Amino acid sequence: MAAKRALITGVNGQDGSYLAELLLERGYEVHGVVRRDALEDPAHRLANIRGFQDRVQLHVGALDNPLSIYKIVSGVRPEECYHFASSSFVSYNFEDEASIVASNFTATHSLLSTLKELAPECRTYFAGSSEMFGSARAAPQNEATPFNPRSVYGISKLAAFHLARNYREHHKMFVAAGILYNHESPRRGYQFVTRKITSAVAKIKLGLARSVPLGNLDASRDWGYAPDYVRAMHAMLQRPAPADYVIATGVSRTVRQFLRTAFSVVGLDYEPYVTVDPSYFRPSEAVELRGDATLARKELGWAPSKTFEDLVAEMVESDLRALQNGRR
Ligand code: GDR
Repeated sequence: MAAKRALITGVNGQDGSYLAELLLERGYEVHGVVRRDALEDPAHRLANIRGFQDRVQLHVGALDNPLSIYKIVSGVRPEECYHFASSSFVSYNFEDEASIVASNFTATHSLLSTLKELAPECRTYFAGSSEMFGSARAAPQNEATPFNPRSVYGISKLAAFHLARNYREHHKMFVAAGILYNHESPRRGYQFVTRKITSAVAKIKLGLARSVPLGNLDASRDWGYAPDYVRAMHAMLQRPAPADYVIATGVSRTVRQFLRTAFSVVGLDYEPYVTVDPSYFRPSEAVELRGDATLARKELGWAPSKTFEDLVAEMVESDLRALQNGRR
C-alpha cells in the first residue's frame, strides 16, 4: 500500500517535530513547511528536526502568502494536514496584534480555502488552545464550556477555530480541532515559562547563572507532555468523523510548584535563585485553566503517559546535558 502523505505546517516547532517523528515511525511520507529564515539558520531553527531531517521533505513557504500555500498544497496533495504554524507566544503587547491575527487567523483561512479547492478529501488538524477559554467561566473546562478569550492570541485562535468548524459543517471537510492545554518538552521554546525555568536551573547548577527573573509565580496551568499531545492529534484524524477535543492532564499546578520541582531535580531550593520582575506579569491572567479530556479518553483512547515530575526532570536533565555538551 502506498504511504500516506502528510503535510505539517511549522514542522520545526515543538509539536511539528514530534508529530513528524510519529508519522515517520508509522510509515507516512512527511512534508513540512518552514519559513525561509529557518533554512538560513538551520543550527537553531531546525534543531528540533535535526535527527530525522533527511526523511522529511521540506518546503519553504510563507503562510501569510496564499500563493505560496497554493503551490505547496498543489505539489504535495496531502491526505492529512496538521496546521501548527502560528504565533504561539501569548503576548499582550499591542504592537504584536496585527501579526498575531495574520498568523493565527488569516493563515488558517488561506490554508483551509486552498485545501478546499485542491485537496477537499484531506483530513486536517487545527491547533486550538485553552487560551480560547481565557478567563474561564468554569473549571475544569470541556468541549461545552463557553469561550471567553482575554488576549488577542486567544481571540484570533477562537476565530480560526470557528472557521475550522465552518469548513467542517458547511463544506463537509474533515477538520478536527484540538483544544490543547500547555504541553511541554525539551523542545519547548525558551520564552515559555517551563523552558525558561529548566534552562535557568541547568545554568545555575553549573555556575553559569545566578538567578532567573519571573512574573506571577501563583499563575497556574495544566501542563502536559508534548509527545503525548501529538498522539492525540493523530488519533483525531483517524476517527470516522471529525470533532473537537480538549487535550489536557486535568491537573493544574502553579509556576511556583514547577519551580520547586525543577530545582529539586538538581538538589536545590528555588527561593534564593528567583527574582520577581513585574514586566513578566500579564494584565488579565486566565483564572483556572484546567482541562477535562474525558471525550478524548473515550473516543480516542487517549491518556497522558508521563507524570508532571517526570516531565520536569526530563526537561532539566536535557538542559543540563546540552550545556555540558556545549550545545547551548
Ligand atoms: P501560556 O504559556 O501563555 O500559557 O501559553 P507560558 O509558558 O508563556 O505562560 C504560562 C504561565 O506562566 C506565567 N509566567 C510566565 N510566563 C512566561 N512566559 N515568562 C515568565 O517569566 C513568567 N512568569 C510567570 C504566565 O503568566 C502564565 O500564567 C502556552 C503557549 O504554548 C500557547 O501557544 C498555548 O496556546 C497555550 O500554552 C495553551
